[in-house]
Amino acid sequence: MMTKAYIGLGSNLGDSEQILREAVAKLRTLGAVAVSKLYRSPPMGPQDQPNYYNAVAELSTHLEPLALLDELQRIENEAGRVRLRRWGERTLDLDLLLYAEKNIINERLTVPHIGILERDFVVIPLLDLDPTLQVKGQSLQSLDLVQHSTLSALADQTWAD
Ligand code: PH2
Ligand code: MG
Ligand code: MG
Repeated sequence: MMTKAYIGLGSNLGDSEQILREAVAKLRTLGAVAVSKLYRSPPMGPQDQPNYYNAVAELSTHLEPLALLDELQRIENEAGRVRLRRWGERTLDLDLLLYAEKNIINERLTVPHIGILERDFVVIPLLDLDPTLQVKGQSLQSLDLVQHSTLSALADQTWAD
């Protein structure tokens, strides 16, 4: 069955814009992809790390959740992923945010992704892709953090074309 999955992209080490572009190209080998705008966002977690580049990709795929997770981790590793500490700087982070309307909890995966409703660097790009999106019964558009976003848009939705 074809499923719509949303994947959060983040990077704050290396040539982040190029790293995210290459990640999107690899996601396109897994199914049709649409991307949000590209954003710069101040770090959540330790403040002594660079700002992040963030975006979200919408992927239409036949892969089951854990098979998709395997692919995301492979793409992270291929980018030479370095991750120095929890919440800290990383070369490439690909988070499975949503998988259709499914709730998944197991040792490897929690979907919807933890904290999805509290992170403007996830919510704002998701709204680029679907302004009517609901998560855990909440309309994303109506969340307070949408009005108080700390993101700056660096490029429109053609950035990864
Ligand atoms: N990812 C983290 C920790 N902090 N901050 C921002 N702004 N964007 C991220 O993607 C991010 C973060 C761990 O995955
Ligand atoms: Mg993350
Ligand atoms: Mg991650």
